[in-house]
Amino acid sequence: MSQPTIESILHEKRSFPPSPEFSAQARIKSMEDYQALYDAAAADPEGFWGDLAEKELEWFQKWDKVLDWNPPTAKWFVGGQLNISHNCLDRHLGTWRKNKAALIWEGEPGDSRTLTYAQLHREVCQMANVIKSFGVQKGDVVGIYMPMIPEAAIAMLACARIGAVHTVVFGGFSAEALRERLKDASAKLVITADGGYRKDAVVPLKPQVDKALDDNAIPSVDNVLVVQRTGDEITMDSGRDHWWHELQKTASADCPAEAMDSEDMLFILHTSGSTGKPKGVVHTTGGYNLYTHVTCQWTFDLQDTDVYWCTADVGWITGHSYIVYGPLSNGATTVMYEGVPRPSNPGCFWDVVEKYGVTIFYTAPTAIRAFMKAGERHPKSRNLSSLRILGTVGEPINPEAWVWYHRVIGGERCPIVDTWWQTETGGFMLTPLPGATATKPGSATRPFPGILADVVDLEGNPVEANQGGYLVIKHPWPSMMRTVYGDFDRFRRSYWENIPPKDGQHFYFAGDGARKDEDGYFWVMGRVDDVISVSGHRLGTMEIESALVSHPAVTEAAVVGKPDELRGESIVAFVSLESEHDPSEELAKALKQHVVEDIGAIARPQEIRFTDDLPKTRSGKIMRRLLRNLAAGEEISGDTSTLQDRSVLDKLRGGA
Ligand code: 6R9
Repeated sequence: MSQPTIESILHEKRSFPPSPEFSAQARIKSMEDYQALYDAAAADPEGFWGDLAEKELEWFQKWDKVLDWNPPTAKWFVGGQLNISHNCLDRHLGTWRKNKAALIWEGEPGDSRTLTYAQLHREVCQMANVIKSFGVQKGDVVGIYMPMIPEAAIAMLACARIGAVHTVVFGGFSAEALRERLKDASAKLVITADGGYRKDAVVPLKPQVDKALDDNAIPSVDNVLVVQRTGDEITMDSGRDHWWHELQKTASADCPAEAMDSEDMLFILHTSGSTGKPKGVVHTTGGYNLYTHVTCQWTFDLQDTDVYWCTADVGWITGHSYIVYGPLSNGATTVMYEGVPRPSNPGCFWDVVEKYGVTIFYTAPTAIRAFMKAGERHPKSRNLSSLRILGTVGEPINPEAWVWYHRVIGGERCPIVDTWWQTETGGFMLTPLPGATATKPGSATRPFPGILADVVDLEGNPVEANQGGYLVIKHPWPSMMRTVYGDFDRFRRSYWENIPPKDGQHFYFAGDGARKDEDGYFWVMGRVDDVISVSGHRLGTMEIESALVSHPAVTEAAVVGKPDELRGESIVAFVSLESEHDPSEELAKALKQHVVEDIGAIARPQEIRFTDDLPKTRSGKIMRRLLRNLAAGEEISGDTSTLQDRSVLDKLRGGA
């Protein structure tokens, strides 16, 4: 091996094939079906995507060429024209779906709303006209800073309808983080709400917008559109701020969808690098529409009777692709929930499943671990029999959490789709197809048809089975990011140059380590920035953490390397316990021993630190680089604006 790779030490052997009954009713029913699609796409990607684009979407004008690949610039459906809001709304109006529920919304305080396709279309058109009335034109950028209410999706679709580029900023971000993102995108208009509900409290939003725009900090913004949600008193600047409910009264519901070029920008979504300013990931119209549509349909085996619920926030790519665009483009019913599980009702998610008869439930490992900690009695006391598919995204899922999810939430009958993808990829890259793929706990299984994924060393050579390496994509796909907004060079450097092109082959690498097993299944091992180097062995975080989580006392674990003169690095594990266990010297010893027995002496943590909570991003990913600083006794460095709860760091600093 010419270049350092990553060692794999965990070997999960359990396998869960779909039941014959499930497969029989599924869109894609067997591995033979999958393989046929995969092979067809690999042999002729343009034919494959071109056929799907023709069959699955409506175009105002057909493309001249499916793909123009000038690495790292890909253009898809060149010369084609369409509008994603038309594909998500208008085209369903001429069918029976006109009066089907498009969006079912449940507010945290218990209020709710259902919008049919016709109703959603009407409100989107009205908001689009209001946005236009502020002078926003095709190509202008609109910032969206909203709670999880229907108007968040309405605002996105309204922008798309008139060709304005949306940039959604998660409603939990601070005024500074909001300012930085709006400024980077040169937003002209901001759409927000007075506030929203989260964890039994009102989260004020408009005051944050005021702060972000203070002292004319972003000269490009000249209007703010405010949705009334909480009714709390806020300051309205008469020259700049406008109430949506007032303007809606007189807004026309007639707003034709603008014909957009396939490659016209659809949105910018910022993703935080560990250092430097956030990257504005740019997605365009045609390829994104097609890819999110097809992945949503096949991976969730969408049927017209489904009630589909993705628990993400629209502020993340998961919310963009799989709450709004993917499901609506398919004419599905998508559920949107305003809140999060909270002390006053740890079972609130299961209430929503029961109330609406949710059939497909898609969430993140961090939430699953929190459900485990809260206890089985919450899901057990609700009727979850409507569920037929479960999904997970955001981090590698520890096998024990997977098995719990399968047993307790899925009643051992629901296939679990573990979807590996990124803001940058726009849609699923590695994922099971639920009627076809036998799943293995902790593996995102196989590439979606059309995705040429591989695990390679730093020179681009494929590594052997079960050897860890760098997860790459070797062929462009329709929803790949097109650039970092305003910084093409950063795009090229960040994703296309880590593994230099070889013999005309370009490698997209976005930072994850992985291994492929003897069945060709991919196991994502975590970010390569987090790899720990012990006595010359390079170890991924996921495997050691999964060994810890497989101990009955542990709910969640994060491991980091700490500089060590002898070994290069030693392993420090931050561990949170099930409620019935208390920290002790004996338990720390037992956990170290458990890791040694499970995966070997090389992974033995030198130090165990017990903690109630781990520092996470607001989308629930563990921020190991902060833990690395703590373990080394250093000051916290780098960007912390995406941190969910600052007090976690203070507690970790004070304790341990
Ligand atoms: C969709 C989303 C992307 C990073 C990605 C990887 C991690 C996401 C995962 C997963 C293992 C999965 N990740 N899904 N790791 N298994 N199923 O999360 O986008 O916020 O951009 O994060 O998340 O490390 O590189 P984003």
